[in-house]
Amino acid sequence: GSGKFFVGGNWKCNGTKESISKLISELNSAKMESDVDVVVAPPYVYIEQVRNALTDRVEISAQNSWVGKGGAFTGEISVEQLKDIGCKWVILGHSERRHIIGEDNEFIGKKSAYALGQKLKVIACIGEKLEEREAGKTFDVCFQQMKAFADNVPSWDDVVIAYEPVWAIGTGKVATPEQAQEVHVAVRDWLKKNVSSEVASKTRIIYGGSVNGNNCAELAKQKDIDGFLVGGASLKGPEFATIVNSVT
Ligand code: G2H
Repeated sequence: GSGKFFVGGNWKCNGTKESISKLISELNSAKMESDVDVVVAPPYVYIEQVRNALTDRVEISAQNSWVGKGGAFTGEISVEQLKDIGCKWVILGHSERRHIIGEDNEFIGKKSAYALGQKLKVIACIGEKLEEREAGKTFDVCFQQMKAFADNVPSWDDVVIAYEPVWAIGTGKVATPEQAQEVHVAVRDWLKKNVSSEVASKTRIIYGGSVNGNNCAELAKQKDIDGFLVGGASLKGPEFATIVNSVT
């Protein structure tokens, strides 16, 4: 793999003060290998609770950010505000925002440019839908999504790419290690051809989509899988720690 193993927990729109307090205690007492970057992304309203109680060993990510400077944008949260409350990362281009909320490549690209310009690091998500995979368009879709990021990324130092096939998200249908590896290699090759060999070899490409404590070890063995973005299984502290510790 490339760089340090990276495991992110995407809590999505889940939790209460009480359940999150329990999850924080579980994470604080879990043993996590030191050579892994660990990040969790709570819902906005719980970020301060998490930052105040969670060990500094784990960095905080937001699940989204506004596309520019704050102001008269009802319901939005700015990059500056996220940094103000202790976020180091933001997840952009997650398939739920692409396909349920309707964000497109152009908007996601602009968000990435703004976040990175303000020194908020980006977990840049890509991935094809089932019908796209079945139509043989997996690489086309992923490369178009990659291009939208690449056109807007001033430096790749602050970017982690998350490959999350939409058909594997929250469905319990994990990609096989070979299916994931195949796309990770293609994305790395795309970076080599379209950005540089240096960026291709140092940028982490993590896998997301129904990763759990039972399937993480086989996936982690793949040469081009540099970590995971975990949804459902990140809501359980001990299982999330198992995934963190699947580093090889
Ligand atoms: C993919 C993943 C986390 P889950 O969305 O981003 O969620 O692990 O629940 O499939």
